[in-house]
Order: sequence, then C-alpha cells, then structure tokens
Amino acid sequence: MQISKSFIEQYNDDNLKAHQRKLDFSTSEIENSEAIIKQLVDFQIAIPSWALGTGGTRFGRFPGGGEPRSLEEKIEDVGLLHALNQASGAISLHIPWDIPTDANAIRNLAAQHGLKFDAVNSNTFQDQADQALSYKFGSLQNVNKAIRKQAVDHNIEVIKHGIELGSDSLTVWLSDGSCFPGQLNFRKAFQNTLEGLQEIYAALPSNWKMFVEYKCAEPNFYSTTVGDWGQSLLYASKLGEKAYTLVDLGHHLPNANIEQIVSLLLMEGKLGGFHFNDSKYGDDDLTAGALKPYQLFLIFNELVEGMNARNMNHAKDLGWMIDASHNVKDPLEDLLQSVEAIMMAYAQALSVDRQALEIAQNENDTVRCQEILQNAFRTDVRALVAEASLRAGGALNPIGLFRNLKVRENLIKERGFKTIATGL
Ligand code: LRH
Ligand code: MN
Repeated sequence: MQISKSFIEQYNDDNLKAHQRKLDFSTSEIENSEAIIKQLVDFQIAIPSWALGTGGTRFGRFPGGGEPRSLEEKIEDVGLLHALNQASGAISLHIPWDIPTDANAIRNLAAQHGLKFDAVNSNTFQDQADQALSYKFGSLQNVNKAIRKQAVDHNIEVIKHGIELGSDSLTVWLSDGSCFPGQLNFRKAFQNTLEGLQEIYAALPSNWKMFVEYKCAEPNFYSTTVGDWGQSLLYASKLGEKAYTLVDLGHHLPNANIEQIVSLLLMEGKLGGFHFNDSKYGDDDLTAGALKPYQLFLIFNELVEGMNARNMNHAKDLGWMIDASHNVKDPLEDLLQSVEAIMMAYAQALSVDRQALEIAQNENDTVRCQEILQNAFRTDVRALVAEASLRAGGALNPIGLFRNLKVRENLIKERGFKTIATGL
C-alpha cells in the first residue's frame, strides 16, 4: 500500500490552523526552535526489518493481520512509515530472516520509497534448517573450532549482502554465554570470541563499521560473553578503529545508569549506535519512551553534549536504529510512536541551555542543574516534531493519518489475516 502525497497534503491542510497555533506558542517558548526543527528534519531513524509483524513470547503470539510476507512487502511498510513521518529513511536487515534474493531489485525498490540500508545484522543465535553444526553451546565462543568457523563464515556472508545493498555497517549480537556456574571457561570464551570477531573484522570493507552489541542476559541466564558495556568496549578496543559498541536500551541490568555509559563511550570515541526501545523488567523491547521517557531524554542530553564536544554530525556519525517487538499493538503504529518519542527526546535535549547548565555545575548549584534539565524535559516539543515532518513532506500527525486511511484494514484486504512476517 502506498500513501499518495495528495492524501498527506489534504490531511495537513485540515489540521494546519491548530498546528500553527501550537507552533507559535512553542517557538515563543523555545529560544532555538528554528535550529531544532532543522536538526529534526535531518534526523533519520532506521526501522528493523524484524519488527514489522507481531512479536510473541514463549507463551504465545497473536498476529494482527496484514503482515508483510516478503522483504519487498517489508520495504513497502517501512516506505509507508517514512511517507507518514519523513524520519524513517532507512531499514536494518537481519540475515537470514531477510536475505535479498535480487539485491539490485531490492535496492531499487528501497530507493523508490526513499530508503537506505542501515546496519545488517548477523544471526548465530538460532540453528537454520540447512545448518551443519548447532549453536546450542554458543557460536564464536564455542569450544568446537568448526562451529566457530561456521559462525565467522556466516558473518562474512552477511557483510557480502550488506555491500550489495549499499549498507556500511555490521551489527554482531552474540547470544553466547552459559546457564550454570562451571559450564564455561570465561577467559577461553572471551579469547575464542575475540579471535572470531578479528576474522570478521578483517573482512570489513575499509569504510565499514562493526557494532558489537552487548546484553546482560537471555537466552543465557548465568553469563553472557558480551555481557555489558565494559566487555563490548574491551572487544571494540582490541579489534581496531572500525569497531564500536552498540547500546540496546533493554540490555542492561536493572537501574543501570545508561546515560552515564553513553557519555563515557562517546568520550572514548567508541559509541557506534543504538537500538532504541523501552522496558520495565528485562529485554521487553517495548515502545521507545513508553515507560522511562525521562531516561530517554537524559540519554539524548548526554548525546548532544558529547557529540557537540567532538564536533560530530548528529544525523550521520552514529547509528540510530529501533529494535522492538510488538505483542499487543499494531507494529506500524508502535514504530511510529517510537520514532516520535525519540524525536521528542532529541528536540528536548537540543533545547537545554548548556551554558547555564555548565555555570550551575561549576557552582555546584544542584537545584539549578536539575531545574535546567527538568525544564527542558517538561517543555512540549510536539509542535516542533510535527513542523519538521510537515516541512519534509510528511504528515502533521502520522498515527492520525495512518488511522484515517485505514492502513491496517487495507493491508489485511491486500495480504490476508493469517500472514506471518519473519523476525521476532
Ligand atoms: C537481541 C537483539 C539483537 C537482535 C535481536 C533481534 O536481544 O536485541 O539486536 O539481533 O534482538
Ligand atoms: Mn538489539
């Protein structure tokens, strides 16, 4: 299903008066609102190809109908999101869930929808039907050299797919670890994993990046071989300048100070990118900003501070990706909500009075420091996000138009109710 420009323009015309009133108030309140709007227009968030269908848990999965049946239909769905918010201009593929049979055709189709290919993701956490050796006891860490080689070869295969699609980064998330004390020699597991990552690193084209994604637990529940930011940083530092850490917000132990982790990884020049989502308990993969919006704001506050300190290009120098799973909500609506929450956190962080904050920090005026940050977080920036979408040719309210156009109903008519998308 494609959304024609005329539908978007008509919808915006119908809602322009109300929007302009809100925008006038916001621009009167927020000093650098024009600059913020321009930075929002440039800011693109990659959509995961594995989160366009209904997700599930071991207890069940309840598909909502009209799910994409192929990579082509997944690209159409991301194209639809991008048409609505002009902020979802890239798709991140997961191999083998989304192997492009005809890379050129896929690349052209994506281009028609204004989409680029962000990081490609390898998968050595599942055994494929045609796979010779099992990853039950891990992939790159495995005591069996042949299994480690199988995992390295898979990652090199994934890089090849990425090159054909015009991607320039590989995300490696390893489920490797152990479930019981004594099951694993941690030192050997680290050394095997580093050796494997070094072989994969050697296969990277010169302009590529490798993102080493860490996670504290699941599917292993005693140790994880890339278990936290320190371990990921150790690997990335030993691998070389093309290797970076990847921060998935749901991959931390309870109450971890993620914004401090982000600040230090950025300071070290080893922060590669993000998998945005939210969680209350474990790796819940819920809508970004849905449970802990203040934490998301604080993370962007450290990102703006740290990126400015390194004169980084906000839109291009880090990997901005969502990683979510939708058990009860429409996958496309959930993704639209996540993109908006991320854009709002970024806009609020850009509105922070950094000079005043530095003065207050140097005076140990704790209350003033808090007031400056909380004021920014309590500032309604939704009109700025809507204006950025409007200027880029998107809808003032993407979910509003998604529902007005009965997109899900149309997708169910087109694809049927029982279709199941590959992925989580
Ligand atoms: C692991 C993870 C990783 C992906 C997978 C789909 O929990 O976050 O990024 O490979 O989800
Ligand atoms: Mn992830």
